Amino acid sequence: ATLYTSTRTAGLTDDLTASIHYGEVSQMITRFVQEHTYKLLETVVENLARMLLLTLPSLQKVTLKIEKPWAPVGLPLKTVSVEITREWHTAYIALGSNLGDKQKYLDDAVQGLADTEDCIVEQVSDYLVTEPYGGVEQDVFLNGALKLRTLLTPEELLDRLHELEQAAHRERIVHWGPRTLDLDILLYDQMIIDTPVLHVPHIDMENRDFVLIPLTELAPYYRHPVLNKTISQLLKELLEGEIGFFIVAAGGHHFGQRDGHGVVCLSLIHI
Ligand code: PH2
Ligand code: MG
Ligand code: MG
Repeated sequence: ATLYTSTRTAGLTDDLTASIHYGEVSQMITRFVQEHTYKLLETVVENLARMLLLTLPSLQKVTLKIEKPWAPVGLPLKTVSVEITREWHTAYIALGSNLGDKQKYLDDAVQGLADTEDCIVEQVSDYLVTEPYGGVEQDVFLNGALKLRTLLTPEELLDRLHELEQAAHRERIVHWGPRTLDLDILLYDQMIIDTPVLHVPHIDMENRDFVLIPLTELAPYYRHPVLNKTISQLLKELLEGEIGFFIVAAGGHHFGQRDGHGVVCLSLIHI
């Protein structure tokens, strides 16, 4: 096992509690393999990595290698082995609702992610009421964003978000139409993903104030890996382009105004 954690504090203070006790980890690994039975080496290391990452809060990443001294391959062989690396990822999720009890749908989604074993909700933005974007005549939205620490892959996270949308009785009738709950992956580490079912960073996020305003609250200096600009830069450029002006009040309060319809957003953000 190779454990990745910051040893700096322990290194400066000589205090073991600031690091990870490798004696305890050895005991945890031994107990785990004694108490579990799997057919595959893959399953042993997958579950072991997960247990270690969930149990040791300061463990960011782990590499595990399991070696078997014999395998029935019918050829001369010293060992077979499986080696994996698993780690915590940071994802930012957009929340949206414009049907029914919007606030409850967003709150339930946050709780649903908090109750997901391989996810830790680290921060939730303020919710804001926004005008519908994209040309479909519909009710105003309640939008927000959250920061997630997760062991799930982007595809697994997307599946989980779809489950939560289903639990909110989301119906896909009109494209971009009214929805009880919409959960989108905005960012996943610095990863760029383009498959038929998943685009990360989220397509068109740079043009959506209802995404950039809550995201600026959580991650103003996070750099968009394709556009190579920070979130607060993107928001600043969007507000300048869209309304021709923006007001910066004392203490980082910003008022965004769109289409002369009055103030649609008010948030504590730093740009
Ligand atoms: N989501 C859309 C389309 N338009 N407009 C607002 N204000 N908020 C949204 O979350 C939103 C939208 C497609 O997902
Ligand atoms: Mg969506
Ligand atoms: Mg969406």
